[in-house]
Amino acid sequence: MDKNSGFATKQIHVGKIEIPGISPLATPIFQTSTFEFATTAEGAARFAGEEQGYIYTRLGNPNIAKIGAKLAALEHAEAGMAMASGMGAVTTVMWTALKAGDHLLADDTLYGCTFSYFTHGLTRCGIDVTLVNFEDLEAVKAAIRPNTKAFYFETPTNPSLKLIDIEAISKLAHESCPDAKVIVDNTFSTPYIQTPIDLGADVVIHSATKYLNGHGDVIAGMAAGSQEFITECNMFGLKDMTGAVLGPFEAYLIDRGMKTLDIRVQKHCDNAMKVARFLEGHPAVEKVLYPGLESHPRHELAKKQMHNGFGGIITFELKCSREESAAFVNDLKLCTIAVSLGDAETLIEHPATMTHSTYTPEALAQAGIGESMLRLSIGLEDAEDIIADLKEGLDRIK
Ligand code: LCS
Repeated sequence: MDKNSGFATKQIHVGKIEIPGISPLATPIFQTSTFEFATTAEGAARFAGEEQGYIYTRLGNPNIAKIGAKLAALEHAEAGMAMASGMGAVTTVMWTALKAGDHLLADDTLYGCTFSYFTHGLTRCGIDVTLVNFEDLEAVKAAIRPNTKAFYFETPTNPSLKLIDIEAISKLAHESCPDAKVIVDNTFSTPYIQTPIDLGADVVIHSATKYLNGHGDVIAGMAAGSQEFITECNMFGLKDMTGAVLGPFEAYLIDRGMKTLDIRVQKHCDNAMKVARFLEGHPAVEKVLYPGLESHPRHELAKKQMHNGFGGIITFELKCSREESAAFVNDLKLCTIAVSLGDAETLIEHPATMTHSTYTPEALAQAGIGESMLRLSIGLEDAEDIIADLKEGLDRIK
């Protein structure tokens, strides 16, 4: 595979496993917990790291290695790996990057379970955690401590679609704390839209449950970064701390999903742009947040660090009571009430009581996640049908 190949070629071909004498086009599923050694000496040499080869699926498996290599190629990283869930990726990376006595500086708007892991999990183990608004560089600067070892953020953020300047935060972090890691959760954008490592970040995390798989049938996580750090995540964070190993079958499904990442994400973006413009023009809609709209507070930053489009997620608020808003959601026919995102189906949810119900009322207020906020994950249906479904409900609101 040519290193200079384009995105589409890489998403299909990187990591191909050659099996002499059989040559299957699709990679077979290596549904095995362990691998045979020819001799005790071979087993010992593999454990000692003196010989390449598989040992046991928690330590490595061809299907899992293949998607790790693929993500690394797409994210412009040296190495990549997969875990059993997005939370498995977050915990594996953080247990590797941090130890008791260290300080984590994170944005105040995070996926609900990342928020609870940071504020209830890491803090129980002697790691100090500060959440500030990463849009405000001065606030980030003021919160840095001598023991700050990691900077963590999503962009766009779940669910409020706040945009963080990856280049500016990475520069500030590396100048202030040379040995700290800048970790970006790139779930919402995927490498088709945004490559944080090119902008100075050290590590990229994904809930591969979302766009990387894209078909709503797998829970998985992934990470990419330097060879040294990813090896540490594999041999310490994953092997010893979380054990959050992805199954070979799930890895096979992610591999299959990633082959169409660019065309799927492009359609999500195109549909979302049309739906966002429709929502913005409807009199029953109070506010729409979508990075592709000129009205988004950081639309200029979106144009600078996002490419090919602005993602498939839209948040919006209605000009009505909470009861009327709930009735609007309940009556939708095509849009399905469900959490998760990045699937072929358009999904709608209420962050304050669903994905972000782990937040305290104060933390919700700080993150700007209002009672009336609704989140849409725009699917791959015809945009006109999604709009017609939303319009029917919106037209009923007085
Ligand atoms: N990071 C982000 C940005 C997420 O949105 C999620 C899940 C995770 C990490 C965790 O990934 P998981 O373990 O679920 O694979 N976000 C969800 C959401 O917004 N609705 O349902 C799950």
